[in-house]
Amino acid sequence: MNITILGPGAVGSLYAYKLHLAGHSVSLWGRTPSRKIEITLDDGENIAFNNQSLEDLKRCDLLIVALKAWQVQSALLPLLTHLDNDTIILFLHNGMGTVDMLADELTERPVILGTSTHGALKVNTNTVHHTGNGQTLIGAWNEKGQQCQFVAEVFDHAFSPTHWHSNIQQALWTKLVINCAINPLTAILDCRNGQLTNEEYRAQLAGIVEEAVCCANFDGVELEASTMLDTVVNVAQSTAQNYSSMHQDIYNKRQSEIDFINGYVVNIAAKHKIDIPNNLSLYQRIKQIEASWSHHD
Ligand code: KPL
Repeated sequence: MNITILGPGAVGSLYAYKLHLAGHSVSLWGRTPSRKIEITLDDGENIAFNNQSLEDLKRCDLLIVALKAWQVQSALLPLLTHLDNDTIILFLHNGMGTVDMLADELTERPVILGTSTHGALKVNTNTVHHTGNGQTLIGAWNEKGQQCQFVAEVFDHAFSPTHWHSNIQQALWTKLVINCAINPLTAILDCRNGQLTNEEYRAQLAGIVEEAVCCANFDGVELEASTMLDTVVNVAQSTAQNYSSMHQDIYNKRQSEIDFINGYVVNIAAKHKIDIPNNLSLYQRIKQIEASWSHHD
């Protein structure tokens, strides 16, 4: 396939490399204006990808959006005019809500959503490490997306395991609840994911998870709070040595994805008039930290 990856960060670079190795023609669309971006995965060979090639973009069969959630709208909108109407768009990022923001522009296109549990770390501009094996789940956002199940097979061949999920909203909400619990807490406490498995955080995690699950249920997605709490603790355990993506963002004073993680849940709660004090205070605390940079730096 002809594939363009918008956002060659850690996850985007990892998929670019794997898809290239599987024989696909992969092009990148990053912020840097250089015509080529070189990427090395772990100890593999260096691969030079085209960057910002309008020609590649126009003829791509699949556009993978692997940006930070808050970058999606402004980066994707100007590219849509160059994209063929049949190009499949796959959203692959943490958080929820970006596709809803662009719904009017996307309804007529084949759109699919994905979530991944792979660990990836960009150690410098050109080198990415695959830090933890995981899986990729892909599913349809709209009617035209339903015709794109073969993309899961293409991915599975390039980067196994990848599965097609008939209810991708459930998978996305599951990941969202995990991110609601782990990401802001690790950023605020300045700790690795593993620290949250300490008993002293159990009640707080349970509160966050219960509220987020309640919002998922209001959104028509069936999740169960005690199962989700177990899942959160398991993920914190299996990624114990990792710093969460929000920890990394806050630590490096980069804008976090809070609006699309706890902020998304806060919006759903407001719509249904439910109180979610745990998520609200995490949301406000991260926003406060972000606001403090512009005031003091
Ligand atoms: O997705 C993650 C993130 O850091 O954003 C988790 C699952 C919490 C792993 O670190």
